[in-house]
Amino acid sequence: MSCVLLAIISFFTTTGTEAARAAPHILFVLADDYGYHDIGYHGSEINTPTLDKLALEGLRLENYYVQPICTPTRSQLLSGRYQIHTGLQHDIIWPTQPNGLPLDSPTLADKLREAGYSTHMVGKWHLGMYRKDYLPTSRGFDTYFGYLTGSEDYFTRDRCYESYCGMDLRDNLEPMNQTGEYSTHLFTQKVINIMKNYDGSKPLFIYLAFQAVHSPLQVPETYTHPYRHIKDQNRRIYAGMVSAMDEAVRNITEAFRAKGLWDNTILVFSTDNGGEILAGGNNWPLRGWKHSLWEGGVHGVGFVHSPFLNETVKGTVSWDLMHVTDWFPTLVHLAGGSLNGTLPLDGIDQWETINGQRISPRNEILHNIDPLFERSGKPAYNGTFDTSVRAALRAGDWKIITGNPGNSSWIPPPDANFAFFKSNQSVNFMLSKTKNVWLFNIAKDPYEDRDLADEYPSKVKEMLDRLSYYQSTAVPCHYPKSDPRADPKLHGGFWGPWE
Ligand SMILES: *[C@@H]1O[C@H](CO)[C@@H](O)[C@H](O)[C@H]1NC(C)=O
Ligand SMILES: *[C@@H]1O[C@H](CO)[C@@H](O)[C@H](O)[C@H]1NC(C)=O
Ligand SMILES: *[C@@H]1O[C@H](CO)[C@@H](O)[C@H](O)[C@H]1NC(C)=O
Ligand SMILES: *[C@@H]1O[C@H](CO)[C@@H](O)[C@H](O)[C@H]1NC(C)=O
Ligand SMILES: *[C@@H]1O[C@H](CO)[C@@H](O)[C@H](O)[C@H]1NC(C)=O
Ligand SMILES: *[C@@H]1O[C@H](CO)[C@@H](O)[C@H](O)[C@H]1NC(C)=O
Ligand SMILES: CC(=O)N[C@H]1CO[C@H](CO)[C@@H](O)[C@@H]1O
Repeated sequence: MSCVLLAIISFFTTTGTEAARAAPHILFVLADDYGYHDIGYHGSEINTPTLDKLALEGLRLENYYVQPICTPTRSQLLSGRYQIHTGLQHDIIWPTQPNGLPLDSPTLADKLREAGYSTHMVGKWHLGMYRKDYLPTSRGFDTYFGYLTGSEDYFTRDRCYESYCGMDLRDNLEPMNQTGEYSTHLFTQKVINIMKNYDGSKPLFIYLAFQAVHSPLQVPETYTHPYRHIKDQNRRIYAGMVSAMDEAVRNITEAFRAKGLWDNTILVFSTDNGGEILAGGNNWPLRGWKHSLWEGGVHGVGFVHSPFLNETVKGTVSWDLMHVTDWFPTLVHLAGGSLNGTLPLDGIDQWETINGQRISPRNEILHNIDPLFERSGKPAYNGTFDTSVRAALRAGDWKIITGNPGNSSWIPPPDANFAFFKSNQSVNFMLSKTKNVWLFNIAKDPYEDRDLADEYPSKVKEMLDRLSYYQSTAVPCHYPKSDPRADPKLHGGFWGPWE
């Protein structure tokens, strides 16, 4: 009896406290191809004073995972669902592909709008555009300013793909022929304008998906000047791009403060995947990089900052296992919204974990199962998951990788004084074609230096069985052929909907 009573009282207390605080503003900043090593607090030679300060005042997520490439991470962020459940298992959405994040389930923006938020997106979409109903303004965003594909020019907005070239910039549905300004500045100004025009009637959700720091390697020269000692040209320009992004975040947080919104804002900062070594990024000391299933591809930079975080959490590091799908239920919860109408989520509400009230309930992450990736070797075991298929799974401290995991080297930042601890791996980008199962204890060996697959065959078998289970829940992979009707020439010189 008294137990029941206590439970009821504590229920009302919690609800009361949360209701007392107006729904927080949510600022989600996603960097593109931002490497694990490339933030100051991971020992980088690149200066990121703003990001460092925010992270050191907030909560650094050091056991936080994203997907190895662009569309997959964005699709999981906005749907809360693994790629095996959206049909986007393979690769990205290329500009000419009639593909998109399926319309069968609401996006994070849909749910926040439903919870009473004013929702805005600025920057890179990359979740499909062949029909108007796949565009951000049809997926829960009240306003959108940005580009729909990827890899365009930072100043001219030109994007060439296959034999097609076009511009890619839009204000809501309107194509914008606006060139000259560096996209990091342009997008920052757009976010600041949203703030300036904000009338205070609803809480704000802003999803800022920077073009930075993805290739092409471009930045105004003032930003590379502090890095003129870096001899490697790609790294030098990349460092400048990171600095511009850091300054952008400073300007945006200042605008939030000026408007008096900061004290009730939660900022989430995340990369979309590991750094691209070939384009200046770096993930040292992690193994592998963008595209790969090694930690360098998926172990992401991420932190949360908010004045209303629990005081016991501020300035600390979380080693709780978290995944990019978790933001969906976490932020909907924080917004006081509901998850009704969603298909089963793979994300877990992590608000109490972030706020220091419990340890992460997440024990597993399906990094991916890609049925279309080129097979590698022969199945290593019968009657379980086919190890020639590219896949990876984390379960507790353990991680299994099968198939072709992608580039496998440890690459220290150019010009930096780090000794290789795997000198020979550094020249062997790809592994042999016959081996196709690796097992690591990530807690003890975050660098994936010691493959335990031969030592623990029963653990391997157990994890392969688990992959088989996940595979049994997968929807067919959707990776359509290029459609010539996408040609920007047919659409006024712009990439955009063609159906
Ligand atoms: C940040 O604001 C300063 C001062 O207004 C401006 O000079 C700079 O270009 C801005 N940077 C970005 C990235 O928007
Ligand atoms: C979820 O619930 C809200 C509030 O009751 C309602 O407005 C909305 O239509 C529902 N959404 C879905 C997708 O069922
Ligand atoms: C803050 O965190 C502490 C320690 O984890 C916890 O005991 C407390 O309940 C939290 N306070 C609030 C208001 O959530
Ligand atoms: C799997 O079964 C096939 C057919 O029975 C057999 O030839 C092969 O050696 C088995 N492979 C393994 C790894 O046990
Ligand atoms: C792996 O590295 C090689 C050599 O640098 C590069 O050509 C290739 O594109 C990389 N592959 C992937 C999947 O990143
Ligand atoms: C954009 O404007 C420039 C200058 O007016 C023009 O040359 C170019 O063709 C325009 N591009 C598109 C795609 O409309
Ligand atoms: C074990 C092994 O292959 N070691 C080689 C690694 O690379 C260095 C430098 O090329 C060689 O000297 C080692 O023999």
